[in-house]
Amino acid sequence: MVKFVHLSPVVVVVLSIQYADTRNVALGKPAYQTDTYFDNVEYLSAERAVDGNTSADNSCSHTSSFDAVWSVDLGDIYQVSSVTIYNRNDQRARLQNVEVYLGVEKDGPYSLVGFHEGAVGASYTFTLPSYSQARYVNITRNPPYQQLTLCEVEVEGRKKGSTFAAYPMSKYQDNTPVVTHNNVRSPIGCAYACYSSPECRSTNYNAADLTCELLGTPLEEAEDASSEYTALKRIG
Ligand SMILES: [Ca+2]
Repeated sequence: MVKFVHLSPVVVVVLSIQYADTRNVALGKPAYQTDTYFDNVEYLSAERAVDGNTSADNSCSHTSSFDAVWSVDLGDIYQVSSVTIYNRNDQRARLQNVEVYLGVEKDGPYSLVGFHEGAVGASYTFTLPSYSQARYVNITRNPPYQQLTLCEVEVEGRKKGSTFAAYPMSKYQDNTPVVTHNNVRSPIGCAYACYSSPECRSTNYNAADLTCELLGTPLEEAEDASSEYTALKRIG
């Protein structure tokens, strides 16, 4: 006897978003360093290494503490393929024996993914053998040295795609949205908006007024099938 398993009638379509192209995911992101040289002057701050300017003369971070660490928060978890560092023109020996660490959580653990022995030239690229997940990139020197100067740090990465299930709903999920987008013309557009937001876990999409609410909570059990609204849930 054939036994039919009752599947939820509300799942109607799966939207799949694949990997995006790689790009420099460190550009303009929050950066930190142990300390900033010369009484914390702004022009030597950690952000100078992610300002998009690879100039070797006047766009560099600079510390003065022993065993200094420079770090960038990518803002989300990326699949990282390489890290490129740019040195200054003079005093190049200050950027030597460089270690690169990747971490998913701010407090660690961190994995050592690259080491450059000796002084770095104008630039050097640490190419990872395979994509590695990371949100935080730390750069330091081993053995420690008094200064760490980086004119630019480029982190080549891509964001992992997501798969969404779409559910017709008779009413909205009763949660306060993180943000609401207007004039979104399809559930797919709403899925892309959710995909692009690190906080988004599910959505409310209203085809009647083209609003797309991004929710920070997972989709609860769908109550019944109706096409009035569409809820989207990350399922992968
Ligand atoms: Ca720079």
